[in-house]
Amino acid sequence: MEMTLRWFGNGFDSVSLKQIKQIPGVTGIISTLYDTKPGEVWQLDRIKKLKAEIEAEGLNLSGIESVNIHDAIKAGSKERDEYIENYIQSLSALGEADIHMVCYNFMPVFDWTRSDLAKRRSDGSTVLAYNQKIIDAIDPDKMFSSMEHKSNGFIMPGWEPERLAQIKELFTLYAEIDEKKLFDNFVYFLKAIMPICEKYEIKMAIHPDDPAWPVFNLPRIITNKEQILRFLKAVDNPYNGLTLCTGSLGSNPQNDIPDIIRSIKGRIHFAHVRNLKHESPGVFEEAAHLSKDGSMDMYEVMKALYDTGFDGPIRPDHGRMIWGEVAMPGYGLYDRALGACYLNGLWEAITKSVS
Ligand code: CS2
Ligand code: MN
Repeated sequence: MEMTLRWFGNGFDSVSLKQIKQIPGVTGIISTLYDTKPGEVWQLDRIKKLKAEIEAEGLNLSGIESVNIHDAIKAGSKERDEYIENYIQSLSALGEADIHMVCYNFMPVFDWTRSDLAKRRSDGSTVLAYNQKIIDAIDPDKMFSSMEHKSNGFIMPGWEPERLAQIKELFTLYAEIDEKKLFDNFVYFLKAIMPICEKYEIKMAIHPDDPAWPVFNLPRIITNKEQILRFLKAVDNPYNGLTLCTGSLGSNPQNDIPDIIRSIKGRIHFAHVRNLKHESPGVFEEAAHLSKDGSMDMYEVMKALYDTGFDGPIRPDHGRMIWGEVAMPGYGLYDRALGACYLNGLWEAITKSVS
């Protein structure tokens, strides 16, 4: 595996490549063209510029997170083929730039959802948290104002004011879309992009839905082992794979993550490893990476990745906000650096105890 950190790019991220370079054991960067909108074609010169910037600091561009998918593709509306064609062009530009892993998601309207972006823990750190009751009380029409006071000035992806201005149309677009239709639209998309992925050897790694159940009555399809096996089988191509995100799948304590890892050997192309603390059904908060701090056994997760020969990029995903840092929720430097060191430590111990 290769330890990486997500970086949103110059001008968007409070963390610099120089800082990341100083985290022991982190050699890769997962990045994106942060200002491209879903549906827009990625330009080769911009990708090359991003890559050169990262390589100039002695780091690799190990993959892209995310190339976002336009709602027309997810909803299967009449312009979807046009947008799929744009997506194929973006993939081909990434292939030309020698990039071989792309993370994306297939969640309607929103990306990950939390009810609090800065919940204070007893140690004074703040974390992202979820409480189903609070989410249920949010009126989708008034989402922005209902989140504002909790977000520390930051907003969740998909919750940008310009997007929320169209929230009614977005919900209308999905009015007829149930889980089955969404799944069919997903398979349609996968089948269309596989030839370009084969041509450039690009591993597609879908990110699980977060949380792992429907929110705001919108369907969600990448939520558990059964659904994961189902989409891998529907398009049984090695380039069709998963981003194993422990924080997202782990939002449902029924998901046995080491078992999921062992069941889909060879189809995990990217890993996000972080811990959660469950309070009660539908109520959880993000924790430090350490097993003891949350509800998940990080050793078992890393061991399953090791045993199945995982060799893709891995990243600590979200961290807590600690030591007075001000950054995008989940994406500060300090706690993610601690997470990367911890995961590297587990990996070293596993490797040595096995050999
Ligand atoms: C990420 C997701 O910040 C996060 O929780 O894991 O936003 C992820 O980048 C997207 O869902 C992938 O498209
Ligand atoms: Mn994730």
